[in-house]
Amino acid sequence: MISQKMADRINLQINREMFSAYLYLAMAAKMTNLGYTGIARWLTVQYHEEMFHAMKFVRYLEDQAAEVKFDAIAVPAFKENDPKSLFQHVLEHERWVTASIREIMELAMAEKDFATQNLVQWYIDEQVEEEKNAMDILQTIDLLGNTPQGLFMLNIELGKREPSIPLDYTKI
Ligand code: OFO
Repeated sequence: MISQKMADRINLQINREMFSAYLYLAMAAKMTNLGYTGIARWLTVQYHEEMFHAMKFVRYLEDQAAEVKFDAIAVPAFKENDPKSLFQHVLEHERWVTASIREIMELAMAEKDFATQNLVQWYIDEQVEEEKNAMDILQTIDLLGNTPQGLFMLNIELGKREPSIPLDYTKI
């Protein structure tokens, strides 16, 4: 059993994870429009990763007999029109998500809610990877060169990404 305050905070995080999914799907559509279908594939895989993050929290609330509440998902507004500035936005977004996950851990620690601490530790580790992925891509852009040729190579490389999570959410 978890507190109502914790259930509310996790429901907020579910919304934020689904917003992340929505944002990356919108970014994927933009990259497809610009001809970067490999980058779009990377972002679409990331969309699935975010939905996995959301559904893992959903299952946890269900397991704790807490109510799952879905709120409206904000419009995924972004202005970036090129891969480098887009991935800078991705990195900033992931840093914001990391801060949000840390808030849940702080609440779980304050409430001596050990089960939620255990769950959220998974997300803490995951956020290290999420930030690293974005930083690695930005570094690769700098190494290859932020030029049509460099971005062509990046597009091929990112197009190789495969999902590392189950796409069947009933198996979470
Ligand atoms: Fe759910 O980690 Fe990215 O946003």
